[in-house]
Amino acid sequence: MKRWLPILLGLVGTPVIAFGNDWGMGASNAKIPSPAVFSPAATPAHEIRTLAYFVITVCAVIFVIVASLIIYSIIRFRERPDDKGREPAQIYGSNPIEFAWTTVPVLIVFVLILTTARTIYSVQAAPRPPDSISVHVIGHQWWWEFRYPELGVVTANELHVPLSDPAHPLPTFLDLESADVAHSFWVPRLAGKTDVIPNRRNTMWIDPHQPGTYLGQCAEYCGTEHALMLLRVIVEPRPDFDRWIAAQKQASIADASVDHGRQIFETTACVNCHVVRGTAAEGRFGPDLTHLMARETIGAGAAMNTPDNLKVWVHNPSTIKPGALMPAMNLSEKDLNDLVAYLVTLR
Ligand code: HEC
Ligand SMILES: [Cu+2]
Repeated sequence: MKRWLPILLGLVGTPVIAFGNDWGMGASNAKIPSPAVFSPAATPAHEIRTLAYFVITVCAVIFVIVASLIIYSIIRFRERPDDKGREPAQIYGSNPIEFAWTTVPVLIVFVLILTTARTIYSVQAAPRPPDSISVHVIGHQWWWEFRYPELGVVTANELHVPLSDPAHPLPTFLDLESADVAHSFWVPRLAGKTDVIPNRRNTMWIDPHQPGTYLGQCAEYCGTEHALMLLRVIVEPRPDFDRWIAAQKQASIADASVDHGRQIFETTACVNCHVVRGTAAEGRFGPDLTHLMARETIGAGAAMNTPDNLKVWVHNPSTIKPGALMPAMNLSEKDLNDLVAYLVTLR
């Protein structure tokens, strides 16, 4: 499907996903299938598509009937030269007609309510198998934090989950909470939207049937950078997922050649907002940077994760993401280069 088509249909409204930006997102996103609700890749999204087709069919039939009747009436009962001043016959209080156009719509609406309720129930009531992966999703202005409580991993913006074989389902259950305002977690090809609300824990699950990368975004207006609160779900076969987990569990490795950069990192405010496990950086306000380079993007899908973009970002995040809640750090050119050289070792 052409990438702009979903935008026109209002299915995914983020221009950066469709058209890219100056920070390399266009080429990367173009390789990923369009995040359209009509190409589901997990059970909840399948159920939603089935329901959507049913509702669209019912509405289309109603539309065709009503539109044909209107067109027929316009032609059949149009004003003719010989009926000047004459009104058509007026019919009042026909019980059968009144009865028909009350009950039929009520019945149609009732059928739509029941099928919708059935779909919602069958998705929400799905049991949580004991071996399912569980991820704690925390919405922040304007990025996503992903914690795997049972696996001891914390990452941001790019959620890794194992492939689920329909014969042996391995779903991932997400518990969603917000650190600030209301957000909404939406990966159209995997599941419906789930609101992410402060002081409330919502739950959803996904069981992706195809490996690959899935684009998603925050779907509840949450402030200046709402449109750049994107996310990716990376679905990989279990062995690859396990390898990713094992790598993420490691603390950062101290690389002596970038000592100066590490010192700058550890002695500036970075440590108040970021975690790099294995160092003194224990801030929780921003994304965990322990394995920064394992991510393809920075700034929640705002820029590709390249050394050049990292430099622009650390120099002044607002160049890439105006209003981002990370201050410009005003480092000298040399310090900035050394710091980025250090960041690039966080694999
Ligand atoms: C006041 C808190 C704060 C300080 C200080 C801070 N950051 Fe950040 N940082 C953030 C926030 C918040 C984000 C997420 C911004 C977004 O995506 O909207 C972020 C994002 C980043 C990212 C992108 C991470 C990703 O995966 O998207 C990098 C890299 C980064 N910061 C490095 C640094 C470095 C290096 C320093 C010190 C020179 C620093 N930060 C100082 C809050 C801070
Ligand atoms: Cu949001």
